[in-house]
Amino acid sequence: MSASNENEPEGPPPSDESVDDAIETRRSGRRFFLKSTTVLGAAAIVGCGDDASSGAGATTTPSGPTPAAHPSTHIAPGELDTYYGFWSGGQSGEIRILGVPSMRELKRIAVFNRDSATGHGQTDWSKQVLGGRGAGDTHHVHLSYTDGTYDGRYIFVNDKVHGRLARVRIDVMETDAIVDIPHSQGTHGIFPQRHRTGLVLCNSEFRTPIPNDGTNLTDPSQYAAMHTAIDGETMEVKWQVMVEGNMDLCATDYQGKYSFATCYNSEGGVTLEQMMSAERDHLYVFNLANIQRAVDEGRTIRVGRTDVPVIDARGDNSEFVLRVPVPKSPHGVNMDPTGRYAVVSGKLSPTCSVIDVEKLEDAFAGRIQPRDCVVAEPEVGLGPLHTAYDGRGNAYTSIFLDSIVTKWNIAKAIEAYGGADVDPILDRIDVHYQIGHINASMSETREADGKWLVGLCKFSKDRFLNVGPLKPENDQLIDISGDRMELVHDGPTYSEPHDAVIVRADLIHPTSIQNREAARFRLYEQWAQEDGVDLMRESKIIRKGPRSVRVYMTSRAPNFAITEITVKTGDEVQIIVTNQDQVEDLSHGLTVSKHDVQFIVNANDTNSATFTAGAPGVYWYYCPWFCHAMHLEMRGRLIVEPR
Ligand code: CUK
Ligand code: CUA
Repeated sequence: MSASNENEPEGPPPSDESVDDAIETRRSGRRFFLKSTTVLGAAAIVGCGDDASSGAGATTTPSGPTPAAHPSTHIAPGELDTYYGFWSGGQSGEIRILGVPSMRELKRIAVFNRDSATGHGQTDWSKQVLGGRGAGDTHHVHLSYTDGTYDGRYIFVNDKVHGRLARVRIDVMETDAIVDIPHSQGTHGIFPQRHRTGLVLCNSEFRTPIPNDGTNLTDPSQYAAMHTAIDGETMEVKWQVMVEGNMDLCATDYQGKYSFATCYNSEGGVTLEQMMSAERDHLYVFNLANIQRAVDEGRTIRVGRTDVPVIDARGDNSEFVLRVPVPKSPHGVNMDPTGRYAVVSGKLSPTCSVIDVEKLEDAFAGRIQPRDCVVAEPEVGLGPLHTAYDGRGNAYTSIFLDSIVTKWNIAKAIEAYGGADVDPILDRIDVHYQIGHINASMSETREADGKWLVGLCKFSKDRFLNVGPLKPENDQLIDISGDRMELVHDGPTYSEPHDAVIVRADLIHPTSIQNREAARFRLYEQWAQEDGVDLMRESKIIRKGPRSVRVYMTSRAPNFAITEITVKTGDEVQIIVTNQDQVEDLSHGLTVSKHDVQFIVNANDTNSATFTAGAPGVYWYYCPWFCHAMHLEMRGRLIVEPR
């Protein structure tokens, strides 16, 4: 927290206006649904925009400076942000790093996508881990933990398209491992354990036949979904728990005892109407110790062709899964920084449900009903999705249909649920528009510090210059350091950041040149050993067979060690490039003209790609990264002879 003290906002002068008055001001001129019990159907979701004139930030902040002049977000040229923001890249399949509070995009990390700049998806190693697949849909980015806060080691992220979990090494900010999750479609919510780098829990959003091998094609009542545990260190699938309902978002506690999944389709429906029909759905609570004991004792089944132990926990509550009834089609589940309360957002109910984690043991033992674990259910607005925290006992819930953020107090919500005449709602602010995820600085840790909140709005409409039918999303930055929320920045982003976490800068320590510790270096070393080549120093063209050639080539600005490579048409050519430069920020790379080959080789790095030599002719290969005054001259000829 000390890291960001110098950035303490000066803040607006205290307003005479009471919070209640301010809320009234914000209500005027726009639809206000809070006390409505109407539950909007799906049709309303499509047409729920507010008119722009009532939505501008300035009209909702009766006092305080204009957003542009707000002192706390300004990072002068040459100064550094105080937080890293790790953003999912949605359908781009990537992760993005932003600086907070400036909201400047600093980097993109290719994960499930093919990236022309780095060659991810096209280099030998990345092709191996991606298995030829280039579509990805990342929703949830979470960092590894030790003792309830970020330990700076790994980033985990889901892929909904193929049902995968990826890990990025923070030391070099590159994808390190990708795991296919068996028996899972639409892998959506993921969350690592928070007491140490232990399990990463992953939810299947879609129910499918299990095994999905064509034996059941027509009977949805037999569909099921998997809650999957992956070891965050080895990236091995440890076990799966099979449940009857689908699972949406995921969370873990701070002790390592439980994981959580929201289930919005307790109906087991396959159409929208069926999925929305029940008034209550569930929060699934998984008892990790009981699951591990059953796995150790072999009380598991095997499904399909995998060796992964599976626990069949479909049907009733058991030692493995507790189903806490919550209204209605719940979406987000977020653990508060004290570790005591899990807040579940209703989506089709105007409420959040607060679950007291300390009551779960009694509920698992059957001493109380699962529903008795709910200790508050404040009305927060229409379409609550996700909740963040400030470390001062307050929660901030994103409200999709109302396009607002609602700030509420957890203790007051519990008192009100117990019958006390208190209003837990402290503040509301308009956001623009249709907010999805929300997160606050360090909100998912014990060190939530209540400085910044980002709201990831699905629609930007009129907030930016029109760029055609696909408009940017709007990631809005809100100052939550005072009693009142202040909107301070509109951040356009490319599709479609579902979630982001904001991490104190002093917890993240990447290297400046490649440290060669990632898994892929074992591959290059193995090849070099086979061929008796010193990877860091030697350059060599080796004919491996009648139709295959391997090239080891070093680079040092502004030269490749080899400027002529002669092969025959149809040869399979592998080029392994090692960058000898040890200079910070000095990347080279390799592009082979007309051969769909382009990849980066950072300082002290090695990278490689394999391609088939084309028609006879001369093809220039070159360094694609501007590395030196003579960068354009950093090239050589691939000479393809007739066979
Ligand atoms: S989900 Cu997108 S707004 Cu994939 Cu976390 Cu809630
Ligand atoms: Cu090396 Cu450009």
